[in-house]
Amino acid sequence: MTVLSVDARPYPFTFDPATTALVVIDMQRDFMEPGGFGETLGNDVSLLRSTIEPTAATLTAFRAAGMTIVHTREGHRPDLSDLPDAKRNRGNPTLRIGDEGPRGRILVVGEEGQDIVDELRPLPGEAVVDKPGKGAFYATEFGDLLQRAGITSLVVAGVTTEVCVHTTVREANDRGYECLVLSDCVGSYFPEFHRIALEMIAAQGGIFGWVTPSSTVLDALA
Ligand code: C5J
Repeated sequence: MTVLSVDARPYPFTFDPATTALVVIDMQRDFMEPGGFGETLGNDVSLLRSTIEPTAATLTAFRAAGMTIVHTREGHRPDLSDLPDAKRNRGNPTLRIGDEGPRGRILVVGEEGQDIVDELRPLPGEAVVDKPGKGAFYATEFGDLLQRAGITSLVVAGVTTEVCVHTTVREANDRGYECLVLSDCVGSYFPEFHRIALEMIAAQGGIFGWVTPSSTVLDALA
């Protein structure tokens, strides 16, 4: 396949499918469904549901094009040795990370709640990176995995826009990756944060990357 170009903010985004990965960030029950980490922090998790359908369609298109796909999951080891006190104690949640919730221990790797929602379940062979931080590069194999696959551009979906999506895009930008964020495939518990977070990515000539709806990428890959 040749190099493709899609309409985006602040200007068209050009990518070679052979060196571009779809990164689906933290589409986990703990953030998207009742009884998980997101809800224990007082959030309305239903606000994230609109991201599922366009992300599923984007996964289908990337799979059909034979492109690299990486899923991430925020989570901690069962012994919580990778969970700083500062993170466990932050805020006033009804349940803390590591506590037993209705879908298993909150944000602990291997628990039902920490896994990806059924609609976006990874296929065998797709990489799944567990990350203890908000960014996908910190204390994970994500960077090595991208390098080994020869990836230079990232198309980004996931939750939440202003937390793990933003942190990962900033980390990726600093490492030289070109990042395109799909505006309808990312979501937040705070609509105003979502809007502003997308503005921040594309502002100043694309200070962290590009933003476009998923339809532009799906049209280009069709
Ligand atoms: C948060 C995330 N919001 N995946 N995690 O704590 O954005």
